[in-house]
Amino acid sequence: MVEISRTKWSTDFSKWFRDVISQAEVYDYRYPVKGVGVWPPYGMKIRNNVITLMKRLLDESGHEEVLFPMLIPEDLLRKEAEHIAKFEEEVFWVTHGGKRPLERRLALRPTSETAIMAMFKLWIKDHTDLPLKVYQIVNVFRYETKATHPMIRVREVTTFKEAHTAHATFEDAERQVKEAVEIYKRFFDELCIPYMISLRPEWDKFAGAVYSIAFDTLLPDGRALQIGTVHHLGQNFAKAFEVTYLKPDGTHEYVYTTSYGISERVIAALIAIHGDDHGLVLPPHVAPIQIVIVPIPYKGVEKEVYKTCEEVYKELLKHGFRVVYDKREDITPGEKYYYWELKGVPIRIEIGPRNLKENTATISRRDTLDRKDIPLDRLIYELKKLMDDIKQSLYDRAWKWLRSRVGIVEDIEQAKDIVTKRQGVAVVPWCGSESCGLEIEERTEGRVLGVPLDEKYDVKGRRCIICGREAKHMIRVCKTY
Ligand code: A5A
Ligand code: ZN
Repeated sequence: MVEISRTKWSTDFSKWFRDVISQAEVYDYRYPVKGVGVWPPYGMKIRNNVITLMKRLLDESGHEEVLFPMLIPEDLLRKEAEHIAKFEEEVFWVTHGGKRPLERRLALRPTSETAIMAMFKLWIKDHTDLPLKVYQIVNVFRYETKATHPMIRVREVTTFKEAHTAHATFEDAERQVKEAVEIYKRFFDELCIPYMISLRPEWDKFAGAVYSIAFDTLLPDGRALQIGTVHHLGQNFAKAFEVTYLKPDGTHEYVYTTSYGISERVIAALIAIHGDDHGLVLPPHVAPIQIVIVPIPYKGVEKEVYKTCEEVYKELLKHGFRVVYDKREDITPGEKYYYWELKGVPIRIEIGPRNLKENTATISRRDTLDRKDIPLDRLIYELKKLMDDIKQSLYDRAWKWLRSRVGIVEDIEQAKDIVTKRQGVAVVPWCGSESCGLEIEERTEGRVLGVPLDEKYDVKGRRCIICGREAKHMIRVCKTY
């Protein structure tokens, strides 16, 4: 039996997160390389369910899966000047083959725009080849210089979903950006992860992008976590890689590209946002185990209890539930509850002597820990309904929490107070100038997330929180990971 230290979710989030991912066997960060980690079986199953969801959304919207090499030759990586300028400090280099120095250094991909463009150049000839929409789910390497954090800021990102698209016009690429934003909204909605969508400021956009749109969520410690980004890359990469297409009028033009990505940060957010003092709380549709059956075998009726549990177990399997029948005899039912609560199993079924008499099962839900008795002949119906209820209430609770932590502030000291005390996100009026934007970051000791794209704030009559000129936008600022 694992010894569980019940760290408080609400008061010591950072420790809670580390404790819970190791004790629930989601992610093991003891591997002897800084910033990398291991997915043990249980975590791998959560990861696979999240990936399956992502793949479905991409496949349904006409993206095709590909697989590109992890090695990128130095000259390719250097082709787009801004791109390499920002990634230079973060690249892992392969310099030797055995003992022999390589003629061309090879980068471990920090992202794949350059590798993809080298091949798009060969694949795209004609306007009928466009739009081209591909994605891959791979590992990428970034020598992160900020403090690393399990799953949240890693040096080997193991679950990097990157989509890359090429288009005939700027507008069509922009339409793709909007489609990507819609896909991510559905993805996060499915995972019950609340988000803010912001246009990243010029000084914080992706290296080589015309503009970047980011999804941020807020973790329990009041810091924002970027969980997905969508970039309009204009013709920047197309020009650097000479990717052109033949237009119907016989002339050639550079393509317009986009890229958008997410990573295991999403799984970190899933765990962080829904968890509680007892451990993980998983939404039923991504939980590796949706239901656990725990027998309560009293002396004299053990056989009957086991028999009923076995029948219920078979029935649930038949209906497609992911279910475990915990028959272990060396630990008590109470210890089992504790164990499966830590693992975040959404529903527990107990069957004991009283249930046998009444022809019921006792059901408890992980999210609220509420229990009730259900007649056995209604069990399947009730379980299906309960799974939907759990999902909905996780969704509602998470959004309510996020909304309660975002608010308009028009005084810089007050904004600083909110940011530094990690109370949440301050939404402040801004004139639109970069210098005022940077000063907002400096004076609040936070990071600007950008201009809200999902929320309409009225700026009329408001003045820039720094210079006092007329405000053009509201802008979000807070502490970030
Ligand atoms: N090619 C584009 C899509 C790209 O690389 N964009 S990105 O740099 O913004 O990364 C995409 C997403 O990956 C980010 O929004 C973030 O959620 C995640 N990510 C980036 N670096 C990470 C790291 N070191 N550890 C974990 N996740 C990371
Ligand atoms: Zn200003």
